[in-house]
Amino acid sequence: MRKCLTYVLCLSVVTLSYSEVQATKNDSYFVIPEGLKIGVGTSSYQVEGGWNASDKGENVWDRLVHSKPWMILDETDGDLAADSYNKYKEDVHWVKRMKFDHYRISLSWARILPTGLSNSVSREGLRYYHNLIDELLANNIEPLVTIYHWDHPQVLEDMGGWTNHMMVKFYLEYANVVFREFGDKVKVFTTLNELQLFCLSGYGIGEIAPGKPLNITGAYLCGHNALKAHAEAYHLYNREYRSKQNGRVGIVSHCASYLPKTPNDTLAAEIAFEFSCGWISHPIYIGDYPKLMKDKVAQFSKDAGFTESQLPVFSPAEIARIKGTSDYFGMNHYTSFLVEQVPDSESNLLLRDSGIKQSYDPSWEITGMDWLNIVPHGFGYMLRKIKAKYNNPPVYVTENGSADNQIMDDHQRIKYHFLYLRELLSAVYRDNCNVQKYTAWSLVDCFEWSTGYAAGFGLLALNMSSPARERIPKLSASWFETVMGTRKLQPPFNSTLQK
Ligand code: GBH
Repeated sequence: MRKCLTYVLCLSVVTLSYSEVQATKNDSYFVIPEGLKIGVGTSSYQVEGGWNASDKGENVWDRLVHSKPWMILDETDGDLAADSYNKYKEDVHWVKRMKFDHYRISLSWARILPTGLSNSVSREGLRYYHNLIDELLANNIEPLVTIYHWDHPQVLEDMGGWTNHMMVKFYLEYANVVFREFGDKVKVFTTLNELQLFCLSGYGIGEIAPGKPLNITGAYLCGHNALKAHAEAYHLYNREYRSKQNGRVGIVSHCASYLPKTPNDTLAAEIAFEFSCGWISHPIYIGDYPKLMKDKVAQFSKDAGFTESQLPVFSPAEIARIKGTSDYFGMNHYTSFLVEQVPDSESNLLLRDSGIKQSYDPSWEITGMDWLNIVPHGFGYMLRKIKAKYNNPPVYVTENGSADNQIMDDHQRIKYHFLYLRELLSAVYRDNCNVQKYTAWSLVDCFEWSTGYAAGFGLLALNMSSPARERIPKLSASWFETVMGTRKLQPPFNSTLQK
């Protein structure tokens, strides 16, 4: 991980040119339009703590951090995390204080269904989420609820987890409980967060829970089952709940931008898109896996000595069943990469076996995580690509944010959000992209999966040395408060004035 060596170094890279700041004054493009809601997010395992509160079951992250602590950079865990299990009112207070429109949360499967299955539903688990959702509604903050953000019950993993096709049924039972219990109050559900990540990283490479290095066979099997689970949950909502609850259900895709390294690399950019974002968006918006992906994986499988493509095949009925199962395009976007085609794939997380090599433009500014560069034009590129490819669907940006290493005067984060939101507003005003929600990641520094607490995305810091886990606003919290208070994108604070 590339870390800021000193405070000074970090602050020295955040200057914006005079003209960049001046351009914001009196510019109607900076007004946040009526139809664009702005919020902030977290996820259950990353903030809740309460890992064994009441009758909660063990999940795959509990198991990973307790049995293989070395898999986390700083050997920490989410046992207490931000203690949002007890401090949710404080979280809501801050969301309110920054005047955000919505708060994106996720639900812990094992907290709601301790056995993993719906034979026993935890009253305490339900109560926690009812309290949190009620607190949001009482404060006029819209809850966006992700049903699954990577923390499924360990007992289901013991049966193969997402590599077992029965997971479709297990997930459906869980989703049914969620719709039934919370659908009166929650009008936006996300079925799965970043299938690409939990499948590739959890079942392909094995560096996040459940930590199974099953190569492409496991990763694509996971994706196949997870796509079906998503679609079944969508159909369940249509069948049983939509007419009464009238909400929206979708899936969240991880869509980093892959920009051609040279003008000759446009095919590389297309392949990289289809292997990452397109892996789940194509089946949902167009039908079946992208052709480029099917062809490449088939070829790779053959070359590697497999008798069949390691990308499973959907039947025509399954293709039809999955197509159209999203009421909005959920997108997590952080950064961009340059791509080029190489003879042999230099494997990396998102582009396994695509024959694509990714790199960074040396002029891009780095943040507190080595993969995360500030490339705002890449965000506009992605928004326009989604519009063009999938017929301008309503887009909910469900995560966007920048990492730091315990920096309270986070000028760089302010700059990041300023530049990315400016790009988003251009995509809306100039290019007519149908972006309806933007969600900053994250409300508070939290357990960053295999990075532990070594880097944070929070607008609020956490006092990690105190069991009370006090929230301490970073500078970006007051910047967002100003933006939301005026409903207009504001230039970054001048660092010298903040001293
Ligand atoms: C999000 O995923 C998660 O949804 C969220 O829970 C998490 O807190 C947030 O990221 C911040 O980490 O160049 O090959 O090394 C984004 C997952 C994982 C995407 C690391 C980019 C590096 C790709 N990211 N990955 S590589």
